[in-house]
Order: sequence, then C-alpha cells, then structure tokens
Amino acid sequence: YLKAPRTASIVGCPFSGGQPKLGVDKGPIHLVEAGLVNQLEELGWNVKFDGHHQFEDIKYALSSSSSIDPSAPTASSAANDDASTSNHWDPPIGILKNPRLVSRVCEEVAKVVSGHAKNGELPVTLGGDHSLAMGTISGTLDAHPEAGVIWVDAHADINTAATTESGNIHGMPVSFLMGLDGNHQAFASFKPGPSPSSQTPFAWIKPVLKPSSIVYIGLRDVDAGEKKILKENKIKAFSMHDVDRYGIGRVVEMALEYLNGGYAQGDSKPRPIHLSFDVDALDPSVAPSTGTPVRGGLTFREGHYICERIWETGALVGLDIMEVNPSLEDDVSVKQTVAVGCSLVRSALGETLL
Ligand code: B3U
Ligand code: MN
Ligand code: MN
Repeated sequence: YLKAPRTASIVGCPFSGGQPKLGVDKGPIHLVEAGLVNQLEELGWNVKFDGHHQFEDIKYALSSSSSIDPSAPTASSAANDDASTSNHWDPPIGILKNPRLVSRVCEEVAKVVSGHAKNGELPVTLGGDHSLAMGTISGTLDAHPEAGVIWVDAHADINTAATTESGNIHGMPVSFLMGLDGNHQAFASFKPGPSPSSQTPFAWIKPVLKPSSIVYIGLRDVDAGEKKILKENKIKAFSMHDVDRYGIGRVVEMALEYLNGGYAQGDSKPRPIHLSFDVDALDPSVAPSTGTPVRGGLTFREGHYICERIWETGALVGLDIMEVNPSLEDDVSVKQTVAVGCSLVRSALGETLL
C-alpha cells in the first residue's frame, strides 16, 4: 500500500483539548527531540517532517468568530488553552469539554493524514491526546476505505455524549467514528452560527468505522456504559485477561484473522491496518508518564510484539502514538516513556530484532 521509496510522514499534534491534564501537548515535541526522525532514517525510511501542527489558525478562527459575549464571566480567558477550563468561545455542550476546538483540530488532522496516505506515504501521528484519532482514522479511511483498526489501549474510548461521565472527549473518539446514536441526541438542539467555524461540532465526521472493523487489545478500565456499547455492537475486544489467557502471540493472530476474515480482495493482499496505540495500554512501570495510567498493563515486549507483528503483515497504512505526557512523573520516567514511544514507532516501521 506504500509507494517506494518508503516514506513516513510525521504528523506532530501538540494537542491536549480532549482531556484535562496539561503537558500531553508536549508529547510530540519530546518524541521528535529524542531523535525519532533520525532513528527512522536509519531504518531506511525517507522521513517527512516539517514541524508540529500548532492549530493556531483554528483557535484564532474560533475565538474571533465566537458569537458568545467575551465579556461574560467564564472560567478562563481566551488565551488560556488549559484544557481543564473551557475557553469562553468554546463552552461545554452538555458535559463535553472543548467540543468546537477538538472537532476543528481533528478535522484538520483528517485532511493532513488523508493527504499523506493518498500520496502512498505512511502517516505517523504523534499525540497529543487520543481524541486526535477521530482525525487520524477519518484520514486513513478516506484514503483506504477498506482499512481495519487495531486499537491498543487500557480504555475503550467509546463513550458517547449519553454515557460519558467525565466529558473528556479523548474517552469518546471511537463512538464518533462509528456514528453511534448516543451522540446524535446531544447535538440535536445545537444551533450552528453563520460562520464556517461555528458549525455543529463533529458534523464533519462520516461514520466510516464499522463496529466489525475494529479490534481492541489491552483493555482493563472500561466504563459500564462502554461495556454495553461493546456488547450491543458485537465489537471484538481482547482485554488484559485475554492477553494472560492466550498470550500476546495468539491474541494478535486472532485480531488479524478477525479483521481479515471475510475480507476479499482480488489480489489477495491482506487488509490494510491502522494501528492506534495509546501508551497507557502499557503497564505504568513501562510507560509511567501518561494521563490515566492503569496498573496491570502490557509489558514492554508485549507492546512491541504487537507493533512488530503488524509490520510483518505488510499492511500497515496508518500509525498513532498517543497520550505521552512529559509533564507527569519525574525526569527518569519521562525519558523512559518518550524512549518507549520512539521504540514502538521503530518496531511498527520494521526495526528487526535479528
Ligand atoms: N473512560 C473514562 C476514562 C478514560 C478514557 N480514556 C482515558 N481515560 N484515557 C472516560 O473519561 O471516558
Ligand atoms: Mn486512548
Ligand atoms: Mn487510554
């Protein structure tokens, strides 16, 4: 699916609006400063990277076209992009925080990722929080409509506006990609303004991801409402319990067989795969610097094995490394987490052990 010479396009997304902790926006900067571009070049890749996306134009457009009175007392000022308090120009919708900003940023990311993918390049998106996957997966599926998704995470990130208890959109991207019912209601009464930047958030997302086109690996912190959604939609999920029971080798084979089952393409190519890797899937002892660590996660090798095996299929068309937060924990932990992020990318891009 990739054109020769193999080109990886790094999409740096310093964005934290999908969750409340500052610092996750520094993740991509640290990953690149740790030498990721050079490391991939040493693996033989042609690497395209022309700076991180700052999304300043989006913030400017949203703040200046806001129909909401800026003098009205709110939690914070326009200049404040601390995700824990909303900007006056982006008040919550229901309990969803920063809906306009998250939506517009992801819309931009979708265009960028789709553009690279249609060029025959491999987009490697560095987060930032996992709400960004609404952009990356929309982009991948725009270029490769038949692609399947492997979502590696401690969390299912499939809450809808009807089930989320936190209102943090990084816990919801999968539900928007699937166009689940619980989201429609929430925006039904939303009145879009006249300017293009005041349209209904997330209305741009096409429900391109079928419930049968995603497999989870690593789950261990799933909300009750999410469990119901997973069941009702018969979504394939391998929890940490399954990793313990079958071992990571069999889990990844089952995930690949599931996505490729019934997938028929004339030339018998395997189904294209988008890998969305949240570093909190790893055990906190392996990746401590992340916003919502959950104990009992994947080992260093289990995480890398997933990346290596997917690379081996020759079908990888999109990669996300999300939720590295260099502002959390001590310096040693930050270094460790950033180094793991880089080595996951290298493994997914064909770094061989022998
Ligand atoms: N399911 C919870 C917690 C959560 C989801 N993703 C992360 N945390 N990183 C929620 O907020 O939706
Ligand atoms: Mn996630
Ligand atoms: Mn997670």
